[in-house]
This record gives sequence, structure tokens and C-alpha cells, in this order.
Amino acid sequence: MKINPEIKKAIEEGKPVVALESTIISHGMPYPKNVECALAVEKVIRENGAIPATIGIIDGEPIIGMSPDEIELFGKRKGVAKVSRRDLPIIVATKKWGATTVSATMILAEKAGIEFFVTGGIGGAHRKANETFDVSADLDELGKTNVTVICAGPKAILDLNLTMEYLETKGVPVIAYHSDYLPAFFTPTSDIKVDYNAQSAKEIAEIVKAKREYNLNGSVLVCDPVPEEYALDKDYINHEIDKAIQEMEEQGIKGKDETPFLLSKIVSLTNGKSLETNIKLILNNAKLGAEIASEYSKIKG
Ligand code: PSU
Ligand code: MN
Repeated sequence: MKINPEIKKAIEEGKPVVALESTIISHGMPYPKNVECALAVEKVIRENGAIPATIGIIDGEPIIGMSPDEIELFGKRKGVAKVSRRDLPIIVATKKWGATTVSATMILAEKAGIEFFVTGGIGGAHRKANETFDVSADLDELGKTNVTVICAGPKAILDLNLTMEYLETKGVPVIAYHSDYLPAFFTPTSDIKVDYNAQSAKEIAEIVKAKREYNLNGSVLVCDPVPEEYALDKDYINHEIDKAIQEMEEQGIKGKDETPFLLSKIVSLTNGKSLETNIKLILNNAKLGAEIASEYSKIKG
């Protein structure tokens, strides 16, 4: 594993560091918006007092803190593998390029000693998961790996109720920022209650501290609602999501290809509107993530 020297030093000195994933770059958005977004997210994290560490795998070596050139190469390159926990040993041993999902990014961030990780949306229990068993490896990772994840909630391509049940089983506290309800990625809210409505970054840092002091392994899932002005209309986006899922089923797309297919299909069905919302919400999450990491570095002792 290669840790960028600036990040290594910051970790050693207990300064705030925020991890970022790379599946969002290679499988979550089209080029060149993916690269622009990844660099803009890093900028927001720095502006809010933390150091960004974008994580990806190049020639089998996990990189903690990719350079802007590496991010550009990543965003352009075709055929980068989507890597979750299952895929990690294969990609390392066969010396391939790999884009880390939420699960693999959590594993590598924890190994590097990074507590906070900002992304757009997490994977979850897919619709009909009770028949298909299609539950993202992200959820099990959240149950056991000690990294706090800041996102805009699970997307409505998933079954949000099943996702929340699964997180409860795995002991993952789900916190919404300034809301009683679970944010649903493109829309700021759903009708599902969260475990806690947090009013400040400091309050969230204190919850993370308590979780670590009690050795309650796993994540704290922080869900930051997309700002109203960038949100999509709920009925509109859910209708487009239904169309994308129908097309996925007709084409027989399964397994790890489902989420990337749906993400790109939704971008084309909405003429790029979903992509704009996606970028805005990540930038919003980056600000909160950097603030929480900064508060945490003051109190962790
Ligand atoms: N949800 C999004 N955008 C994404 C992903 C999920 O809104 O880019 C990516 C993340 O990397 C996540 C992965 O970890 O998809 C989940 O894939 P799967 O559903 O195959 O577990
Ligand atoms: Mn899956």
C-alpha cells in the first residue's frame, strides 16, 4: 500500500484526513465530469480544513491519496475493475487497476488509519433483495470496519426499508444532518426515520468518539441531505429510476454491473440532470465530512 507523504504525515500528527472512493470516478460518472468532480471534492475538503485522500488501485498497489494526474488517468481509463471486499485480493495479486467501492475504500482507509470517508451514495439492499439476495457488500463493511461514512443516503434504485433493516441488524447507527428522516440521494428526504437528527459536526464527532471508545466495531453512517436547490423532484426521478430498472431487467444485467448500469442509464434518461445533482451533493458531503474530521481531531485525545 502506498500512502502519499502529505497524508502519512497528517495521519501521524492526528490532523484531519478524509478518504474518497474511486468507483464513483470510473463507474459512477462519465468522463470528464468524473475527474472534474473528483478534483472539486478534494478542493472543498481542503477549504474546510482537512486533507483529501482519494483511494484507488494502480497495477495492484492500493494508493492512499492519488495525485491529480493519477485521478485523470483513472477517470479516462477503460476497463478498470470495480473492487469491493471480494475483489481486492484478486486485483492486488494480478496487479490490475481497480476502482474501490465503499466497502474496499473503507478497508484501505482503516488500514491507513483514516477515520472519515466521504462519498455520494452507498450501496444497499436492492429491490426484491429478499428473493435475489442482492445486498451490497457495503452494508456488511459498514457493520464491521471502523470508518465513518458521510453520504447523501442510499439511492432510490435500492429498497430503502430493507437497507435500513439490514443496517440495524449490523449495528450501524444512521444519523441524518438536520433531519429526522433518511435522505434518499437525489431527494433530501424519505419517509423513513433515522436513529438521530444531528445539529452540528461536533455532535457527530462526539458520537464517533463514543463508538470508538466502546469498541463497537463498524461505521457511523452520516447522511447529509442534498440541498433543496439542487434536489430532483421525487416523482420525476423515481419514474426515471423505474424505467432504468426495467431496462436493466430486460437486458439481463446482473451482479456488480447493476449499479453502474443504473447510474449511467439515469444520467441519460434525465439528460444529465441527475449527474449535476450527484456532483452538487458530493460537494455538500465533502464540506460536512471535513468539518466532522476537524472536530474529531480536536476531541479525540
Ligand atoms: N451509489 C451511488 N453512486 C456510486 C455507487 C453507489 O449513488 O457511485 C458505487 C459506490 O462505489 C458503491 C457501489 O460502493 O457503487 C456499490 O455497488 P454495488 O451496488 O454493486 O454493491
Ligand atoms: Mn449487488
